[in-house]
Amino acid sequence: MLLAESGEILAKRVVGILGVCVNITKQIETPLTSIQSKISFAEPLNVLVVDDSATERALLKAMLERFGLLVIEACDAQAALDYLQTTQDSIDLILMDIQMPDINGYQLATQIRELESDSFLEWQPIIFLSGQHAPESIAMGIECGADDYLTKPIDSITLLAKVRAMTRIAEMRRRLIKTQETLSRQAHFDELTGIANRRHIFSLLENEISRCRRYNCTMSIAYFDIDFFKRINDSFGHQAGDKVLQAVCAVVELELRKVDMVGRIGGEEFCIILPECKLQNAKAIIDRLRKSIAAIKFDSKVLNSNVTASFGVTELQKNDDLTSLVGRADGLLYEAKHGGRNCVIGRV
Ligand code: GH3
Ligand code: MG
Ligand code: MG
Repeated sequence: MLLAESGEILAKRVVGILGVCVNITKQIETPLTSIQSKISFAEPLNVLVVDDSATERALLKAMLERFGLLVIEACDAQAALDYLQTTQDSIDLILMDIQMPDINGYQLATQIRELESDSFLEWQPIIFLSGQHAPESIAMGIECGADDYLTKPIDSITLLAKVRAMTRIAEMRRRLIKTQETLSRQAHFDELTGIANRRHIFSLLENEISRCRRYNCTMSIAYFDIDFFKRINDSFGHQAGDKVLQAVCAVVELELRKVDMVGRIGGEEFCIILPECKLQNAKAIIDRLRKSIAAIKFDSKVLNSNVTASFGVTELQKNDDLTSLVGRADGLLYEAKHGGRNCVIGRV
C-alpha cells in the first residue's frame, strides 16, 4: 500500500519535472518577449527557492536569473529555515515546493509565518509552485500563509509577473513600517532634544509606579527646570536657547544610569525617573547631575556663561499615585527656585 502510494507520487513528480523541463527549456531558448522585457526590477532581488529536487531548482534558477534575480537554493525545509534565521542578507521572495521530505511546504510556510509573528523574521512573500492542481491544495496553501500558488508546469511570464506583484506588495509593506516607525517616534519623543515627550514619560512613570506596587519596590523622581532660561533666549536668541536645551539633555542622558528615564514635560522643564532608588541615593545622583549641567562649556558664539538648573526630588510613597508624586516633585522644584536656584531640594 505504502509502496504503491510512493510509486504513484514518484510517477507524478517525474511527469511534473518533465513538464517543467520542457516548458522552461522552451522559454529559456526563446528571446525575451516584449512583455517580459517590460517587467523589470529596480534592483536585483534575492529569491529563496525551496525544493528537494535539484533539477527543479536548477531550472527555476535559470529562469529567474535570466530576469536578473539572484537565487538562493534550499534543498529542504530545514535548510530554508536555517538560512532564513541566520542570513544577514534580505530575502525578497520565497518560492517553495509542497511535496518535500520531513517538513512539507504547508508546514514550512506555517513555521515561517509563526517566526514572523514572533518577530524572529521579517515578513516575506511566499509563492507555492506545485504539481498539485486541486482547488483544496491551493486553498490549503493560502491558509498556511502563502500569498500565491502557481501550478506546474510553470509559465515563465506568469511567474515573472507574480514575482513583480509580490515584491511590489513587500516594498509597500516596508514603506508602511517605516512610516509607522517615524510616526511612533514622533508620538513618543521630543523633536528638539530626542528624549521622551510629556505623554511618553508620564506613561513610563505610570508603568514604573505599577511595577513598584506589584514587586513591592521603590523609586524616586526628579523634576527640574533650567534657571533664567528666558534671559538666555532674550540675550542670545532662540537658537542658542535650543542648543542649551539639547546640551543639557545630552548631559542628563550621559550622567544617568541605563535604567533611568528622562522626559521633557514642556519648555525647559523635565522629569527624571530613577527606578530602585531611595530618596537619599536619588538626591546624591541628582546633585551630581546638577554639577555636571553647571559645568557644561558652551561655544562662546552660543552662550558666554554657564547654565544652571533647579531640582525637586521625591520618593514614591504607599498612598501615591502619579498625580500626587508628580505634584510633590513640582512643589519641591518650586521651593528650589525660591531657595536661590541651582540647588536640589528632596523630601518624601
Ligand atoms: P526660572 O529660573 O524661574 O525658571 O526662569 P526662566 O526664565 O527659566 O523661566 P520662564 O518660565 O520665565 O521662561 C522659560 C522660557 O523658555 C520661556 C520660553 O519662551 C522658553 N522656551 C520654552 N520652550 C522653548 C524651546 O523649545 N526653545 C527655546 N529656545 N526656548 C523655549
Ligand atoms: Mg526656567
Ligand atoms: Mg519653566
